Amino acid sequence: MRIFSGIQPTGAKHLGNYIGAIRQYVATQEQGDAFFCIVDLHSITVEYDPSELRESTLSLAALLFAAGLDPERSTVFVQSHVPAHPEAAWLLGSVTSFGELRRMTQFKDKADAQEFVSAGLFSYPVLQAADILLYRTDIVPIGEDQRQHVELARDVAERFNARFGETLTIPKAVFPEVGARIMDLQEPERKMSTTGGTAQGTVLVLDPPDTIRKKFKTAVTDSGREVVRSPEKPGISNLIEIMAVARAEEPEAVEAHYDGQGYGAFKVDVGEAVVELFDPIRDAYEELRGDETELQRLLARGAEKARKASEPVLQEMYDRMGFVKAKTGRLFGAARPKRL
Ligand code: AQP
Repeated sequence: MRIFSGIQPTGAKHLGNYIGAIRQYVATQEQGDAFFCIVDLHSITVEYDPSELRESTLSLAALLFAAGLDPERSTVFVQSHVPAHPEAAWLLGSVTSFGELRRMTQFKDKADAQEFVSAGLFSYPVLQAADILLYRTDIVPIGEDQRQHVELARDVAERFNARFGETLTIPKAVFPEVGARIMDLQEPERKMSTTGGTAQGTVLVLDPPDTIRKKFKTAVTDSGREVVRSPEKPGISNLIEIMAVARAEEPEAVEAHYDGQGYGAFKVDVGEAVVELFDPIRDAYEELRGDETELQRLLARGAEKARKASEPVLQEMYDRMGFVKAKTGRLFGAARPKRL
């Protein structure tokens, strides 16, 4: 089975990214041939600082390995190292409609928050479709917020196949059973996010332990004192899901454990559980980030494997679409016309 997912290097990675995506990557790498892509080309679609992109790309690579991605098992690579991605995106743009892109909720949300709305932000899902389809991907582990983009990738692949002949594999999105949408601790009606959330309600994987404890201690809860999940209790429901993941328990077991204990003690314990979850990751991260040569070596090896896997799919797309194949230099030499 082929597994693919992408994650942006810009914006510090948070508990939502960890539970919705990174933890799933680590689990799914056991199930097949996995490709995980640091999507730096996606990061430039909103305002960003070029002087920080290099550091955030290497930092994310270190974090992915620290969280448990095994370079012997998974192919971890940087999107801009594999030119097939933007090339395939251009081809797929011809089978993606303007109307489809206009309906993407992430575009609408992010466009509302920007003064300058780039064309790249609008066509972002086409590049994402290319990322996924180039690897003949079967499953895409993601958080709930990316569901619409993978549905678009499926529609685009089906349209390509219908128009040019069976070429692309139709991917399926997979979501974690618990924690597919981790909410902001201060405003639990919105998802945890470094761009759209609150600083105090966003728990970063690399936050110092005391910062994590404080963020949970001050998390907004709801009226009442029962530790149970309910649509009227978005804050407590979110904390129960986080606790279930951090302690590797079912949410029901968390509810039963805290029955009658009130919110205060529960919030302190969730904070401690997340500190324990992130402690070993932070330690491994520090070590890996210190060895830049090794990180670069791993990413170069990943890029080579990714190029090998994606190139034949890109060539097949060109062939199906009727492009003239470029001739090699040797053939040109043989056919060179005589000088007059
Ligand atoms: N709150 C979340 N809960 C569960 N999963 C989440 N993901 C993101 N937020 C949550 C998942 O993380 C993966 C990587 O996403 P990304 O790198 O594209 O990050 P993002 O979605 O841009 O991160 P942010 O900080 O949430 O930024 P905004 O709000 O700007 O998009 C994806 O699989 C995503 O589902």
